[in-house]
Amino acid sequence: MDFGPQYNHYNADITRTVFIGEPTAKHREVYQIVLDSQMKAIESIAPGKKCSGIDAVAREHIASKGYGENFGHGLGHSLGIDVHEEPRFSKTCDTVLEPGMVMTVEPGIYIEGWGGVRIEDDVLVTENGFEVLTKATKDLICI
Ligand SMILES: [Mn+2]
Repeated sequence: MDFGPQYNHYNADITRTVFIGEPTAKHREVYQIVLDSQMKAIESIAPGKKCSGIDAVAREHIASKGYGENFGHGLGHSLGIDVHEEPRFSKTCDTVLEPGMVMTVEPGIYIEGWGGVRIEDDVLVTENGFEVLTKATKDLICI
């Protein structure tokens, strides 16, 4: 589920993956890989870093687990008045992060005929690093 509120014309953006029924070992494995890649990327956010470098942190983790071909989009995007703004966390974005930027971090793994997992949080670039603005749980949700 990918959604978000608006407040005073500014947007937030969140994705959570929900499992229906009992998740299999593979569901849990893929979920953990996506979550680990997201946390590694978030923890690498700081002023002075290139956007492409943050994308690479998540992408390299997913690739190291054998799912590189299953992560077919950029890691994230800036947001504000529009939900999707520049700069992007992508392979080709050379923009350097500055304090005050708000970026999404949303790695995913999608497997044809099986399903997909994406986890998205909004992250503020601060003077010394980052602050995660999204407070919703990232524990595995089963209904
Ligand atoms: Mn998004």
